Amino acid sequence: MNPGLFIAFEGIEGSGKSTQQIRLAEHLERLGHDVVCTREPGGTATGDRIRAVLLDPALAELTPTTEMLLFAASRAQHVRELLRPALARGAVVLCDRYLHSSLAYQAWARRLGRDAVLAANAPAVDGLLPGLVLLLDMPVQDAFSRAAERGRLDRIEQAGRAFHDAVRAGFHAERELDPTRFCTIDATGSADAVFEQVLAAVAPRLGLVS
Ligand code: T5A
Repeated sequence: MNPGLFIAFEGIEGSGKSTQQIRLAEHLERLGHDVVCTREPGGTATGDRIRAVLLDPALAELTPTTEMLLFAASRAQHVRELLRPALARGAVVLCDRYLHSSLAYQAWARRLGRDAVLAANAPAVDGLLPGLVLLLDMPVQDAFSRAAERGRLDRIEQAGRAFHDAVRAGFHAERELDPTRFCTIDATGSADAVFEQVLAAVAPRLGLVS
């Protein structure tokens, strides 16, 4: 059996990750691939409960360390219950955020540091890293105007412009540290233009001809 392919979509809020994840899933399913679409935090019943706590704007007192550990707890369940079994049967797993979100948001923007975040996540990921990270990159202001059209902001979206600039810089720093795993997608264009880049990045890994 072929080993599966694990692709993570990363980027700031409103950069179009979910939109591109759905497009890619539909495309690959049409080509006959077994595709699993999932997200973090969440992806399991347990993870969805943790997600509700993490995004609840009423819980303003949540400390950065609590936040980091809750993201890791959701991930621990996700890896064991969904990601590893799907990859073991040869599926293409498309995950909206994974470990590099914890690095960008908690290590860099919350300033907990990479060592702390990697240590908290080591038992969660248990060695499972994406084969490909698609970093949907765009200026924070442009992404915010897209997200703002949806109305109410969750707890992390409310963190403000400087925080989200730090998140974007955090993703850039992570890309510098692991350039072969990352592929940067210019997320400023139309959904069609962005998808062309996504497909070009994924095609060689799945042996697709364009
Ligand atoms: N988090 C997560 C951490 O802090 N640490 C972690 O370890 C993890 C895993 C998750 C929050 O948790 C944080 C990060 C987040 O703050 P979420 O609701 O899952 O919360 O947040 P996002 O993943 O950011 O989801 P969003 O829906 O906000 O952003 P997307 O998925 O990037 O954007 P998408 O596709 O929903 O598009 C947003 C809007 O823009 C439009 C869409 O139609 C939609 O209205 N759009 C475009 N418009 C114009 N041109 C394009 N190319 C467009 N593409 C999409």
